Amino acid sequence: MKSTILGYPRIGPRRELKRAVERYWAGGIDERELTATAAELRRSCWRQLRDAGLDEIPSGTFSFYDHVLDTAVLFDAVPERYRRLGLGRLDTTFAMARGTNEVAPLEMTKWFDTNYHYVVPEIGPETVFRLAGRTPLAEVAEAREVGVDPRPVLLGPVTFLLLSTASPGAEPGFRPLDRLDDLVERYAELLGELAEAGVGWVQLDEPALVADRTPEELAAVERAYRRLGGLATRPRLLVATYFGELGAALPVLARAPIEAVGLDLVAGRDNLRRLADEGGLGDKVLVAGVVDGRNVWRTDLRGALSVCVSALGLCRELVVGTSCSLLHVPHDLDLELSGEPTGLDPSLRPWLAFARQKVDEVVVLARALREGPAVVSAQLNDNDAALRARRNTDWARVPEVRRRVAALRPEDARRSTPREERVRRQREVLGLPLLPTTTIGSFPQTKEIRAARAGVRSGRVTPEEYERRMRAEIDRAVAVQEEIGLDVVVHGEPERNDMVQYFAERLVGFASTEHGWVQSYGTRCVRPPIIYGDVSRPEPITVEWARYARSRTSRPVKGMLTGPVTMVQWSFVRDDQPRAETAKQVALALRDEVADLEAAGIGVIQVDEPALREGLPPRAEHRAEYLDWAVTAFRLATSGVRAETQIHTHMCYSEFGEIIDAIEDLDADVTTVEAARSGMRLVADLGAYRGEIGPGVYDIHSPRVPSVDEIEADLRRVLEVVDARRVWVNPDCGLKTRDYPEVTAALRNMVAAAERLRAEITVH
Ligand code: THG
Ligand code: ZN
Repeated sequence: MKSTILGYPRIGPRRELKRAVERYWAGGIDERELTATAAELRRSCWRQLRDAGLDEIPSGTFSFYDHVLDTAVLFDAVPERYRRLGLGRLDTTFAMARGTNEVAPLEMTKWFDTNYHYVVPEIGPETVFRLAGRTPLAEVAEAREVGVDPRPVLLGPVTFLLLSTASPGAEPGFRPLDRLDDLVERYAELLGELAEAGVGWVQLDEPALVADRTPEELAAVERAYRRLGGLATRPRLLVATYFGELGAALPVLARAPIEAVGLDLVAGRDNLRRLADEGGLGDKVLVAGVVDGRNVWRTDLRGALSVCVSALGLCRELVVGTSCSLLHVPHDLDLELSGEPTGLDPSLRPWLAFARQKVDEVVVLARALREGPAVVSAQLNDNDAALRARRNTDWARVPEVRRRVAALRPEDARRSTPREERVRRQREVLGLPLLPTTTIGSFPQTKEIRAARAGVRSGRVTPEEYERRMRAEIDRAVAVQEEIGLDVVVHGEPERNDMVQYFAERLVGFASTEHGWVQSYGTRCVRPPIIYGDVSRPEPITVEWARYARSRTSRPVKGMLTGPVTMVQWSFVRDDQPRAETAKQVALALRDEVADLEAAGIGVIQVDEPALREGLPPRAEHRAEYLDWAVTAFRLATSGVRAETQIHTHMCYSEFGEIIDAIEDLDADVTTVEAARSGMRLVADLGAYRGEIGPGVYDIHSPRVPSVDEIEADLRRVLEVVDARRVWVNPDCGLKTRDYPEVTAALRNMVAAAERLRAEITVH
């Protein structure tokens, strides 16, 4: 009985990779220096895992940007427009991820129900799969230099193709999965080379198997693994699944000619029961994912042990593992020094485990299984004590909050005036033109803003001085918007580091970390807060900033809040009560903030829910329950206002159609959504939508400034399906990652496009 993990964070404990890659992009270091930094990070990771006593150590979990993108590049699935740039391998990869002046980037979307984004490969009938590099082999050699004989991890061929999109030229009806057989031959070739290099095990990740799959897709899984399993020379194969329960794919994997299956026993609690019903894994190894790779709580070691023990009879051998890659949790709890004022509350430390600590947990569990619990009794007892203390603590419980939630009535989640009536009254008080223009909320986070924030944290900048500088930033953002002619103005959010973290730092029940970074996309990271207790709002959070912005312009100012679903989804949530309960508590705190903004004269209030779609469970059978609590939480937060107060919401993703009913159900007056990066594909779904809608007309993820013509063309497509009186004009998302010259140019073009169209539209 051994220990393993499915993957490890790759950004470096102090975000070394982020810094190196960004320096490379800025021309500060060359490719040699960048690859040297990356190699050193990989080596130190392997040494750490080795020294922790981890039995089976993965390789290939590193990436400069994204592992799905790397898989595409590895198999040469590089669309011609990037190939034509004539760049080297690394720069081609970055061009696909970020675009260049000549070409737009590939789409990016959420990795299952996580806050990690992957780059969506484009696959067509024309794609020629070819083993275009030997990165997996090179990393094996590298790991061996530090005394680790690793298990290379590859994204499995079925998941890779299911996550890909059809290339623009493909005929209708073509699906990337149609190319499975060709791709599998290249995997076969790679497995052959790995075997020749003496690699004993390879891990193929197939998380797509935890979603609902058609019989045809299951047949594809069967075919792929029959082919790979049937190879004469190959390493042993572990097919790792995670993020939920394997449905009909479970028997398919159980009978496939592979040597091991990884099951998520945290998000997929039912997996073991199903496995028992199916008669077990026979002579296969089970990698039992009992240590949660998605959350930061210390594992209940005795509970996990008993899960493992109950699984022993269902397989030939059991390996203790994490539920998924540790990519989704921060590196190391030990970096949270108790002395840092802004860091983690020390009383929470004994309850927590980050990636490094989770490695220790799988090691202890494997030892307990192998040699008996007595050999690790010290660790088990320490674990018992920590869990007991967490259960019995009273400072995480707030009776008033519980009483308030218990007293909620259905009408608390309902606006008192129907939408049509609200539209009329809002039109009257706001006086907006047709096709009103606005932005999503954040303006560029300039060097000066970052310096001021760092300064106030370290004490070099006084709070008064900080406030003065933030006001100056608001002045700047408001002036730019007035000058460009945007109709609904925002304050620009200079005072916010991150839309979730900012509120978390000001709400009771949330804890923040100093170094708890998790990769979000490419070099961009977030520090998810930790919800450890009942949530409440000790005092107004955003009201003074909004009031200040309002004093600087005669145009309507939009107040900006992060919605309850997103606060929950982008935090590490408590595991001792349902998410729905936590979301209600957050919603009530935000409801008070909404009321205070309204009282301060802010007539437009945006409550962002970019994570609404992402939280959708992979299996259809769990979706209604999720959407029910998610929609209720949003409505609780927003339905306390007068009819004249216009509620906006914003979400960033492209599969709008999938949850259009839930979005309608939010009953927001205006919804702005991401659209440009997916080629305005959502336009097809808009016809059915009843509220006012602002499909983002320019892609803020790329530095490219869209032309007036481009924006106009996108808007025309929207106007073909939506009545002009319901259309808003806005970018895709917040502008915080861009700089002022880009933003100014792009917004100017956006307003010009809106003006052109206004001039020709007559509304009856
Ligand atoms: N906040 C959180 N999660 C998110 C987003 C967010 N998930 C989805 C989407 N937005 C991801 N986008 C980003 C965009 C920018 C950054 C992170 C995620 C970003 N991060 C800074 C960095 O990595 O340099 C650090 C920010 C900080 O100092 O706190 O720019 O907006 N939670
Ligand atoms: Zn967005």
